[in-house]
Amino acid sequence: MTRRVSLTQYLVEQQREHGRIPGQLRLLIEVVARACKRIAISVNKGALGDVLGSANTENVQGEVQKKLDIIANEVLIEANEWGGALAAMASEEMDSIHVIPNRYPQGEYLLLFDPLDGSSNIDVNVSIGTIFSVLRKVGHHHGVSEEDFLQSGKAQAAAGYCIYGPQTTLVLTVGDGVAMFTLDREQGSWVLTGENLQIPADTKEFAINMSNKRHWAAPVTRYIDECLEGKDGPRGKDFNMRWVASMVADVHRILTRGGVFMYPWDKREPDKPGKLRLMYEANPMAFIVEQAGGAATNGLQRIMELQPSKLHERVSVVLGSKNEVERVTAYHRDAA
Ligand code: AHM
Ligand code: MG
Repeated sequence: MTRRVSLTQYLVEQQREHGRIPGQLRLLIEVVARACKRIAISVNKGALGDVLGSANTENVQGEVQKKLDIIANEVLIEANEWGGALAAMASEEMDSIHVIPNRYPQGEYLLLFDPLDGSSNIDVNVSIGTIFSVLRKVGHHHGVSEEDFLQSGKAQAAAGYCIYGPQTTLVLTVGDGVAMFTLDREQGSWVLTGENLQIPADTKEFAINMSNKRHWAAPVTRYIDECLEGKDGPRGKDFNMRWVASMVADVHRILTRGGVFMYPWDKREPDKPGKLRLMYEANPMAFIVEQAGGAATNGLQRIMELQPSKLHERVSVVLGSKNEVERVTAYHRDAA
């Protein structure tokens, strides 16, 4: 019989063998994973659970919230408040940080999340996900503020995402490679289904929202035009295109078979560095992708080296197969 390894067992063994996962961090990851199971149940119920459609509210970035955005956010807050591992949480769906209430013990970690990524896909029954990032509260000062969260992606102690698709899958890194767990619904448990995931360095697949082409900067247009020229162009090979419009799903495909994902700066909102959020989307995905041998930049710099100046900061994103990311980045550097 093949050995069935649960998330708990995986984490305990990692802790024993590599000493990488302190007890508090293990507890925190397990609680996040449990919350994702609850979110998966709501996602699956769909119309039967009255979870589809808009909540008719706006988040801090001025985006209309879906009912599931709010449900997922509440599930994550409620699940993570009492465990004792956290000092505070921050979410794409909340204006400011959520400090652990006094009635619970405070821990040394900070949790950041995009509770429901790919919101535009909720109502159309396409894969969506939850993305999370874990930081350590640095220093021994009393209390916790937004400042404590403003650490570069390099400081992440763990990052992961859960994808609610045909299968519910959790992908996790604690800085020692990337592991994947599939939810066994009958048993209600996460089962290890992939270890040391590796993104091939080369690819023939790109992911970008082509409808924004007329708004792109020159290096992005140059790269995509070359891909589109296929065998007859400078790349000498045909490329395929995929765009799910759920970052979790696009990144999951890249982890599985390679590819390059881009959400670049564009002229629609020239003052914003990009659409995606550094702390809830780009940093955790960059950590996972790098741990799987891929690369992640904002076109010029490694995403994980960017120093955030505010919680809801946005960023331009190029990530995935290493050689392609390096090429896109080189085109940006040439242009600069
Ligand atoms: P969300 O967190 O509000 O769902 O927004 C992020 C999503 C990403 O998952 C995805 O890559 C992108 O927005 C899609 O944007 P667009 O609809 O502009 O193609
Ligand atoms: Mg998102």
